[in-house]
Amino acid sequence: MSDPRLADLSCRLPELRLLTAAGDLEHYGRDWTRRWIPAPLAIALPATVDEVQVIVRWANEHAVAIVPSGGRTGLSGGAVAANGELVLSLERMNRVLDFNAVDRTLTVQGGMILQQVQETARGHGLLYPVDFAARGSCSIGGNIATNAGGIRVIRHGNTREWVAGLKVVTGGGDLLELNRGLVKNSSGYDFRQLLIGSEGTLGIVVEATLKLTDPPLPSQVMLLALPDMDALMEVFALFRAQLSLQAFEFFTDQALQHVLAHGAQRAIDGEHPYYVVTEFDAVDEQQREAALGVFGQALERGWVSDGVIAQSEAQAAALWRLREGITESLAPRRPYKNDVSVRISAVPGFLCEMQALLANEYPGIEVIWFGHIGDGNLHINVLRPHDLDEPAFLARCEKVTRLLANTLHCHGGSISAEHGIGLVKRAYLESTRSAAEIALMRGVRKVFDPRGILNPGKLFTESS
Ligand code: 2HG
Ligand code: ZN
Repeated sequence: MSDPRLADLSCRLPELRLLTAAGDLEHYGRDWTRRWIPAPLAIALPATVDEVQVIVRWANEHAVAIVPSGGRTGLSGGAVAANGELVLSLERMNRVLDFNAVDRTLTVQGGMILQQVQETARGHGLLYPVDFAARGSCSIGGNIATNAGGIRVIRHGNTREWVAGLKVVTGGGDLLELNRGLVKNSSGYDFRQLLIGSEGTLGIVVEATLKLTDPPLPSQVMLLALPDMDALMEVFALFRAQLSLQAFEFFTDQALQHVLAHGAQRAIDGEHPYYVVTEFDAVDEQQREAALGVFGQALERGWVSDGVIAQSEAQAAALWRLREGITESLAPRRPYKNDVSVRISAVPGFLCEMQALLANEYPGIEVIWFGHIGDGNLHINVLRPHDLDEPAFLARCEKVTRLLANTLHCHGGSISAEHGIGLVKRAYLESTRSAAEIALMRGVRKVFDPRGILNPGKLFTESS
C-alpha cells in the first residue's frame, strides 16, 4: 500500500480485504444516481464487527471519512464516495446469525441482501414483509439506514416497524447493542429508532434483529385504468373500505409507455391517463367474487375505465412488472429523481397543483409520475430533453425541485419519503425540517460521531 494511511490500516488488520484497483474504486464509489464521479481512497471489506470497529478508530485517527456501503441501489447519493473517502462495504458480512421461532425474529448481518432475508423468512414459514423492486441487490443495512418503504407499506409499514434490535458501530468506534429484540422496552431514548433512517451518519449497522410475521394470505392482483386523479382517489377509498389491500400503486400513461418500450407486455388496450396496480387478500371464492363486485361498482360510477384481474401467478407478475419495471426502463435516460410524500388526503391537490405549475413554468419538460399513492408517496422523475446538455438539465431540475420543495412545504409534505436525503436532496432539507430540528440533528450527529467521519456531506453539509 503506497498510501501511508492504508499501510497503517493493513498493519492493524493484516487480514482485512482492501481494494484499490481503479475498477473497484469506480464500482464501489457510486450508487444508482450515477451523477458523481467516484473517487474513494480505497474499499474495505471487513468480515467481522471487530474489524469494523478497528477501521472506524483508524479513520478517526487519520481523519479519513467513511462511506458505509450496502447494495448501493440508493437513488439519492447516500452511498456515493467522490471525495477520497474509505468505502466500508458490508458485502462480506451477509450471514444469518440466528432464527428464533418463539420470538419470530431473524438476526442477520448488515450486508445481507433483502431478497435473502425474505427467502430465509419464507424458509421458516414466515414473512419479512418489506418489499420493493431492488430486493435482489439492496442490503438490509442500507434499508435500515434509509428506513426503506416500498410497495407493501400500506399493509405493513416501513422498515422501522420491522427492526427489533440493532448492533451498530458509532462514529466514535463504540459498539452499541440497541433494544436486543425486546418487544417492550420503556427505558429511555430508543436509539434504535434514531439510527433507522440516519443514512449512515450516526453509525454503521453491523447486525439487525428483524421481526417476522405470518405468511401473506392468498391474494389477487388487478390492473385498473382510470380517467383522472379524482377517480383514482375515489377508487382508493372504495377498495380500501371493501377489500383488504396489500398494495395500491399508481403510474401515468407516460410511465407505462417507457415500460412497454422496455419489453413489458401491454395488459389494457387504449390510452388512459392513470393506472393502478393493486393487490388484495383473496382467500376464497367469496372474496374473489367480492373483489369483482367492487370493481363493478367502480366501473359503474365511471371511476374506472377498464381493468384486468390476473388469472395466474405469471399474469400477476406481468402486471406487477408494469409498475416495478418503471425505474429500470427510465434508467438509460438518467432521470432526475424526486421522492416526495404528502398526507394521503393531500395527494390530489398537491398533484394537480404541481402538474399545473410544471406545465406553466417548464413547458415541454417530460415528467414521469408514479409511486405508492396509497401511502401518499409519489415518485417524480424528470427526463432530460435530448436538446439539453447535462449541466443545463441539472440547473433546470434544481429549479423544478425548488418549486416542488416550496409546494411540498405548503402542503406539509416531505422532500424524501423513502429514498433518503443524501447528496441529491440535502439543499432542500429545510423545506421539510425546521431550523430547530436541523440544529438538533447536527447536535445528535456530534454525539454519535464527534469527528464527523461517517458519511459526511450526506443529509447536510458539515461546515456550519
Ligand atoms: C420505486 O418505488 C422505487 O419503484 C424507485 O422507489 C422510484 O425510480 C424511482 O424514482
Ligand atoms: Zn418507491
